Amino acid sequence: MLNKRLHMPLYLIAALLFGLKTYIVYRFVFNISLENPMQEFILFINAFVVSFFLFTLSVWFKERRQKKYIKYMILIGSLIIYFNIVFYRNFSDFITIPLLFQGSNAADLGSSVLNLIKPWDILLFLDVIIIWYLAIRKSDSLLINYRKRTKTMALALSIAFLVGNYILAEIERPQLLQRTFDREYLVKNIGLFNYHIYDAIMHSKSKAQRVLADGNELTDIADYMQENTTNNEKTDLYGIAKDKNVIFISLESLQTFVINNTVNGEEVTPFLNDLIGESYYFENFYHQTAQGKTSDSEFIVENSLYPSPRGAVYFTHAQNDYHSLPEIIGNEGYYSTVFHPNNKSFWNRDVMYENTGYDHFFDVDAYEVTEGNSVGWGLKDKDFFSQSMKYLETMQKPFYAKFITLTNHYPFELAEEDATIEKYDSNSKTLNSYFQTARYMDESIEEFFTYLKESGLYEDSIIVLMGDHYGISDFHKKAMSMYLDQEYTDYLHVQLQRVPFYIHIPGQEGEVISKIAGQVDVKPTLLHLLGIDDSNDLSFGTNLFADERKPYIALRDGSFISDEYVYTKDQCFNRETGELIDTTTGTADEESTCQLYIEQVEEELSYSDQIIFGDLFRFYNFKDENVIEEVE
Ligand code: GP9
Ligand code: MN
Repeated sequence: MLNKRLHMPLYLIAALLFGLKTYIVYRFVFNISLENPMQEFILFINAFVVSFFLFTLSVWFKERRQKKYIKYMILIGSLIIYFNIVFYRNFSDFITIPLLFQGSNAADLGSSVLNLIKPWDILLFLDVIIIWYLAIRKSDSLLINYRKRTKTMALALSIAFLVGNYILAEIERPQLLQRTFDREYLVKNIGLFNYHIYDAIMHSKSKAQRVLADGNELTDIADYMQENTTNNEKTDLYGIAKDKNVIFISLESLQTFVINNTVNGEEVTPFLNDLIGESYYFENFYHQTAQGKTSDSEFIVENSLYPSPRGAVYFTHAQNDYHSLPEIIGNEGYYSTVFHPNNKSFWNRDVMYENTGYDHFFDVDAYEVTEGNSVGWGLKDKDFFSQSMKYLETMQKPFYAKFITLTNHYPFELAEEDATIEKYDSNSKTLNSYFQTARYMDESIEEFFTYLKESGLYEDSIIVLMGDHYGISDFHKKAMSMYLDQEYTDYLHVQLQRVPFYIHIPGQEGEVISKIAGQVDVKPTLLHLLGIDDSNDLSFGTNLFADERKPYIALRDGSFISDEYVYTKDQCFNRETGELIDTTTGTADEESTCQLYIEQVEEELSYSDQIIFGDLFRFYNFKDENVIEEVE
């Protein structure tokens, strides 16, 4: 009797051992980056919180079943961790459900799987061994039979811990589940098991929408796109860049307001300002991204579709059939690559790139990253470009190479020796530093141009530069309005969504183009310049050099910009003056204001969602005269 009281119940022993093991694995086996003590703390508690919940469920079972539940729960849990470890050793990534169905990944793993299993891995099952031993040998004294009230309390407590963990995670990373970031973020904040549950929910949700679609929806949508957004007109520039290399530079967080502007009397981006004179420069080019940030900008550019209203398409619909730029130009003999010194799984890029036809991704592992050459999010842009050259110089031609910069990213950190202009002085630390990192990026691009010229690649290439999304949110209204010396209105907010867009064709004189343009237009524009006649393509954008273009640029929240108007939050502004014309309550003359396009923009956005959520392009034959394939 006495003996019995002194023992800790089996489920608590299991919860502690398994929690401890999970924590050790998170901390020392997975290479999870921890940026502050709060993240350390969340990682620590989530291991125990989840473990406590899993094993506390056992108190609801009768003794025999309780023993069985605990034994198998610790075994299955340990196997899940172990499979992730084996996978992680090869791919530095966590298993996702779609990955389990990905033949190529499994095959890659298959050959090397024996190398990935180490003898000391047996230690990872120490908790299982202890629990099985106790369950078999000593179980009677360790099993419990609580009263209903105690059972309920135990369950309530374990759920409260889970909720507490989630709240802390949400404080640390707001909109954690909506902004499905890197898998590492999810594991770090809610733990491996909750991550798998989340992944399963996301997976079945998108599967269901996909299953319900039968392709008939696409008839109307394809008609709409062919009629309203696609234009196959060939201009003088058609094929001007035929068979040239395409170097696409994604300018992290760079907004148009810094171009040709100064801070403390100094130019912010002198190189980019000069480049305008030698490029087609679009001064009214808008980003159209949403929660998927950089990955959304990549998605829009490559597919000429809109991003998802929730989360990142790169995460939620990475398995869809697309008709992406890398794939199309790949069929024309282009070798396509991405250069970006971050984990390949960030934004699920590894999966999406593979699916959309990229031939190679130079991720963080392709670079030498040291403390000295990194800042903020990782490798400094200057080192990024210089280290990339060796790969670029030996690359099969013609190539399409996308460079995604990183230094000009929130919180806009920079080493003192890299800062060549003074900070701005306002109440926003963010805006104050932004100018310095923007200048640093400008210098890094200048250096990159020099390398390209030195290597001889420059002459045979066209260089496209684009800001991916805003860097300064409206949280910094006050400072922005001080800097711009302008009141921060909803109109100004939309106008600040302009990002620089350059098409630099060596040997061609440039032109500043004022017509409205957006990221959806990039794909058809590039295909036009490369002389690739993809008249069966379905896109929401139009070649920027065509005379007849769709009359508006839609933002993801339903705001839009037309030649004359800016529409946002039920208000219609004059695009040039910013003057409020009406609040769209239906009283205005329909023909002359924003009214004309409000519904069409909504329809267009929802068509895009239908394509993505229903994976509708699998029903479309892009080669064969737009035939909707027979649906079985
Ligand atoms: C991360 C980089 C920045 O790899 O592209 O991502 P963001 O936060 O801008 O989407
Ligand atoms: Mn970005």
